Amino acid sequence: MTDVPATHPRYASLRTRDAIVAGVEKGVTSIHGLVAHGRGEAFDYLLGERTRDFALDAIDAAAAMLVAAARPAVSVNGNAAALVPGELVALAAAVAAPLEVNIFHASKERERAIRTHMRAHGAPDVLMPTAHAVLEHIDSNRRFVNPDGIHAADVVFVPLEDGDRCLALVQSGKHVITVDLNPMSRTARTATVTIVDNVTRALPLLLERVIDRRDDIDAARRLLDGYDNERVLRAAERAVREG
Ligand code: PTJ
Repeated sequence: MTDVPATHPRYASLRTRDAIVAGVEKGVTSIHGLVAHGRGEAFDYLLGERTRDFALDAIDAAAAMLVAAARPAVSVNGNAAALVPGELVALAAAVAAPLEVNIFHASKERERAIRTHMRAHGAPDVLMPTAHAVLEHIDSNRRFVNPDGIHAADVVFVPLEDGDRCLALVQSGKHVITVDLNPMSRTARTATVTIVDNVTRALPLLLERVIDRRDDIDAARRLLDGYDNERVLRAAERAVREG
């Protein structure tokens, strides 16, 4: 781990880099995950590396959607597992959702490493992809899902990925919540709720909102009726372009 003094102006960003590098070293994160992370960093830089109002609106809608869901599921890939493992475990527990490993860059070994890593962060159970349940409308490795998790879910939380599965999930009639620093990505544009923020900042806030909202499902449904993801994306894109 890099010896970064806490006073360094880029402290948070450098520690997050360390977490991704550690993920690669542990066999949890794909080497491609480093490239994806760099792209995220560039967008985060333009957004001022802080959670903006449009992200807070989306976080609130995501919390409402998760608490109002009949069968939510939380998908975990190599980058999310490296950056926010404990937060994903806590979120899944807060909404009684299964955690399911689902990765793009196919590797049985890495799937197992992610499961071990999530267990080490407190996950009681982690679902794995199977050949018995396959998503339609998609050809990549992400089509292999678990019959008790993503396959059966009405709402799927898919932080940080590229767009092929997000579209397939939406085409399968599911609601998708994503976290993506790029408001112009296919995932951002296709998801039902798009949180344009760093997953490291968004997850703790999302967990707080879920805990606040979970006792009032009617209020959560009312909020969702008025939620406009297009407006959130427009505001996020404006913020990126204005730098
Ligand atoms: O573990 P795997 O095999 O499933 O692979 C995971 C990655 C992320 C490598 C894979 O899904 C991929 O290649 O994704 P993309 O197409 O690079 O898209 C990743 C998106 O996440 C980009 O739009 C980035 O801007 C965004 N992103 C990167 N880091 C963060 C982020 N969004 C939020 N928080 C971040 N820390």
